[in-house]
Amino acid sequence: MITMDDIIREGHPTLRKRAKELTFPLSDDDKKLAAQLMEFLENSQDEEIAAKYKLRAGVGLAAPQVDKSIRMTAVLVPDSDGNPVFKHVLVNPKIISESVQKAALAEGEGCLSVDREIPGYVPRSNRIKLRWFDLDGNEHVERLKGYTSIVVQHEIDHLNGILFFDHIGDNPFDVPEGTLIIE
Ligand code: K2U
Ligand code: NI
Repeated sequence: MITMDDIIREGHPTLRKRAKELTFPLSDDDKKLAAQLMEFLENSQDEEIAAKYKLRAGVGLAAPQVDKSIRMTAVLVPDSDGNPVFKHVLVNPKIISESVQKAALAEGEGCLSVDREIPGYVPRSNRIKLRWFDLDGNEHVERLKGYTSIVVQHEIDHLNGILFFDHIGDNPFDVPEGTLIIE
């Protein structure tokens, strides 16, 4: 199972690389990694398991964060009852359109690969149209908005060597006009 020891941290060069596209059929190793990424998110959102293995809670984990520079990320966004709102391993994800309107989390963002608090709003597109492939190579297209859209954009950033604080301006709480602040 993936633990925090497997997650590389800020300063590791892999976090700043553009990850490579995957080709289908996926290798057994790629499929195993996909399962492990999602297993980490499930474990990290389970209070007992997270405490036992000292896991930081996560709603997304991208392959580059475990030093695999490939375009694959797991996303597990739960609702307030803990039921999955968006649960997918995204292969070769691509934002095919996005709203002009921005959104940012009121509490800012964190990152499993960044061991420090960096205050500030991270302006992202409030709505995106996302295309991705599942592990069998089937294409999916979905429109996402709000929190789920932000999580997916945070993860796709990891595939492009971008970290959340790259989006925080000189005035950390300045955002473009009309930005939706999500509590
Ligand atoms: O990619 C990662 O490091 C996982 C991040 C994803 C993320 C952080 C902030 C905003 C959007 C996505 C972790 O999930 S950070 C910890 C966390 C856990 C639950 C809810 C929000 C943030
Ligand atoms: Ni992150």
